[in-house]
Amino acid sequence: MDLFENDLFASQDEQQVSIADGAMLLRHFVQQQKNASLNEAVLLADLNYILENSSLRQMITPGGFTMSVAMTNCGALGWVSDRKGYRYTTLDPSTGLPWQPMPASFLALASATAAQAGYADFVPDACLINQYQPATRMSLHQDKDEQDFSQPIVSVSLGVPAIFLFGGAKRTDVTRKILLQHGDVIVWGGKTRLNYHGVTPLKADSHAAFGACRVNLTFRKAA
Ligand SMILES: O=C(O)CCC(=O)C(=O)O
Ligand SMILES: [Mn+2]
Repeated sequence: MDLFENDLFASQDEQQVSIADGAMLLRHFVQQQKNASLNEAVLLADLNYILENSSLRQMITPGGFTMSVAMTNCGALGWVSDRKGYRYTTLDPSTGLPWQPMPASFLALASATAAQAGYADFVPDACLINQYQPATRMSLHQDKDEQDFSQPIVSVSLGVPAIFLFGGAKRTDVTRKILLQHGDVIVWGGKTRLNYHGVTPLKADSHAAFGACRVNLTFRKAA
């Protein structure tokens, strides 16, 4: 895998990898969950229900660009972007109705992974669902629309693998390339809570349950 030859993590087989002080990669975490209320099949069924009952849409940035990633949300709050800016809303702007409730399996996954990474009692109120088609990317950014930066971010990767870029506190800081595969979870917080991060253009690939797509679940405590 020469693409990842400069990546500290690519050649390692560890399930749990410390990326930085405060940031951790939990490989294949989803597949390892075998509880009745939290396992891969339940999680994917819950995700399907949300996607069937809300619409993925490409949001507009405040600068007027159309984001390439298609998004929706579940939970009490949903992240949205439009010409007015980035913010959290209680209602889905496309329907005027509340976002779908956060499924118990999602909450359990977010809390368990945060705890494993050292963040006890994480209870997210927002889950952003990002759908990447081939060639879709997310440019470097900070997650800073939340009120309490002592709460971490839990980011779950499903479907086609992607390369995640994890940088530092400044946009110009060096970024690490981290291969994220189906079932992997990255948790970051503490000193890294406002680190820049992004996703490189999704390569053509196929996954049994997700086809050519990658789906990312980003859990945050927004309020
Ligand atoms: O898709 C990912 O892995 C990252 C998503 C992300 O950073 C975001 O939605 O803010
Ligand atoms: Mn982000």
